[in-house]
Amino acid sequence: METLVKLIDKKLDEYINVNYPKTIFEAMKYTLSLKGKRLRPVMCLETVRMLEGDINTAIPSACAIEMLHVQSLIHDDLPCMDNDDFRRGKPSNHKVFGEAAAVLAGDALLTYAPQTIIEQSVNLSSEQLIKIIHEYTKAAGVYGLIGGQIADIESEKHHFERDKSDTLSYIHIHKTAVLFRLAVKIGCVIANAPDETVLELDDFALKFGLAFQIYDDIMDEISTFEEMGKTIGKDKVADKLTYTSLYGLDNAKKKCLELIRECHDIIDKYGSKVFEEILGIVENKLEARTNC
Ligand code: GRG
Repeated sequence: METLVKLIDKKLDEYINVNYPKTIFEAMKYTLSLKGKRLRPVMCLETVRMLEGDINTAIPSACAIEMLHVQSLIHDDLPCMDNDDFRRGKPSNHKVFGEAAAVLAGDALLTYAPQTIIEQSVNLSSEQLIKIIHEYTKAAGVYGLIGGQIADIESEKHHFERDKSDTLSYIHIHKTAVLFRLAVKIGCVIANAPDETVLELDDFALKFGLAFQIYDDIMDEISTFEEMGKTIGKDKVADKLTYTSLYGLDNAKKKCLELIRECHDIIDKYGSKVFEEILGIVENKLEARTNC
């Protein structure tokens, strides 16, 4: 995993050169270059490798997924959204560059990501490129991140169009699982995976995404700033609809580990050390924190 993370860091730095007007490029690069886990781009590259595709072909798409993820973090931290002063252990984008530049940096990443896929990809057919861009726009747009985020924001205001449990599933699928699914789906497109593999790996990515958001909800209650790199305990203060607020901490832990077990059941036959390591990150941190 470390090798893939280093490759992604290097390529992300290469793809965005500071140009005129400097502020916007610096704001884009700021949050992007802070230490994140790079789970989504790693999952994209590992899907391609596991399916015997060429990972070099997937690097621009993997980096684009991280750009989209970072865009969502920058906008999520804004005062009009989750209002968080810290991200990845450092001041949030708007704290450093101001709100207007942070909004624009997010917009710039959102649009530069597909531009990067189109300009930097080699050895992909037009059909593959169209499929990748289609998946990207679905994940970013109203049927993905934007839909998930507005449902999340409305839940804080106790505005529910559906019952709480359906709303929570909708939020987790659209706000979080969506980018893990995008990573694996694009990997499948690049590796020309057969339909049954695409379905199986999509199910894996969905389950992992749900487990990851439950893990994030749990950590917001019991973790530390040092571990998560952001303000802890905000969900409770904002009276947010989370897995722990709806079902309690013990049930959340149980559900998270159950989903991770189901992920193992799907992925173990592929013999991927990287996916094992990713599942282990959630499992081990959860066990370590909840057993002390
Ligand atoms: C796409 C236009 C457009 C808007 C985005 C703001 C927004 C709409 C969505 C918010 C999505 C969001 C922030 C979901 C939280 C998902 C989550 C658990 C993030 C933390 O991921 P990690 O732990 O972070 O992988 P690092 O920093 O390690 O990459």
